[in-house]
Amino acid sequence: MQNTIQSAKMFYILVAIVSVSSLYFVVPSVIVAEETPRTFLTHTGLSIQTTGDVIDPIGYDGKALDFDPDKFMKEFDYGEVTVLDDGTVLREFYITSRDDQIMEVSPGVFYNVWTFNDSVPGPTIRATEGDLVRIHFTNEGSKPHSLHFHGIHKAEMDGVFENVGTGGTYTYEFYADPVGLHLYHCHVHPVEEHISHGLYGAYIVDPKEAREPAEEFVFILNGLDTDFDGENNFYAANTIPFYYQHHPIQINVNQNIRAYVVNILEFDAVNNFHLHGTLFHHYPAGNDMLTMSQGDRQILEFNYKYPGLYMFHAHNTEFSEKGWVSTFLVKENANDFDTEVEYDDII
Ligand SMILES: [Cu+2]
Repeated sequence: MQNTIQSAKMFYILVAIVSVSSLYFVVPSVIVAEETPRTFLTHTGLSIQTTGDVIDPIGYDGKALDFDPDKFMKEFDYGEVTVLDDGTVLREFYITSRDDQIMEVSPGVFYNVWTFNDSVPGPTIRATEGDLVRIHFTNEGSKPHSLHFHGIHKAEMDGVFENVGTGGTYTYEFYADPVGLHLYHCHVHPVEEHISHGLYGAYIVDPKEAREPAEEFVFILNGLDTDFDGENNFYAANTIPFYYQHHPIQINVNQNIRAYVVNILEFDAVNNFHLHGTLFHHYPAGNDMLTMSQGDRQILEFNYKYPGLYMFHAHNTEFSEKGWVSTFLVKENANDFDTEVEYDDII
């Protein structure tokens, strides 16, 4: 008798479990506590799902930024040119940062972009070796921002320790040096946030003797974390996913193409550029980066042109902001080393 009652109990418990579980198939939203993914169409016509904070274009009353990857990849900002008394070419650029704008990065997907000159990426700055580059920077954003240029320049032009607050301005000035392809980006903490929202661009220094004529394109390899979970939802060359798949870049047979490729991807440690159907010649673009896997070794030699405090760190922002960040304090007089430098003294 006891056994029969127990078996009946077990049976009813089993029925109850099965009944509740089967609700999953009838009304899954009741059972699944997490947010329901929303579906968006990409340029391919494929659907992408995200549970994140995608800004509703109907609810947003501002105007979405226009961005044309075809125009961007061929657009070079040479600045306003004047020739100084000593013959030096001065190039002046005007760059404004903002962090309140919206861009439709894929049909139906609106993203809060942080911009240099209303664009992600920012303008491609271009000068010739030895030119004096002067950048009038204005921060119209709600957060502090800066311009950190790669290349050779004085410590106070590095945009690392001099954050520019809301409404603030800063004039960066340096000689275009060395020849190659560099980049610039905001270096305000948390750098990951400022870069992943779009505050970066390319900086080209041409050799005095011009390179061979070629059709030139800029490709900034980037990603978009549209649901703010620290992982990219979209990857692209020049911001818009799949864009050049659906808008092939038209070139001729035997036409010489020169691609300026910059990887500024956040959250992922590595990115690639792989070309089909032909091979490319590869030119060093100015060495200030090494990407290494565990066990790799490299010997580097360098010196500094100007005194000051300079960072060296992983350009994987996560590593940098979790501790792999260091500095050189470069002095005028090699005999004048302090045995101990207080952090507050040098910032
Ligand atoms: Cu910033």
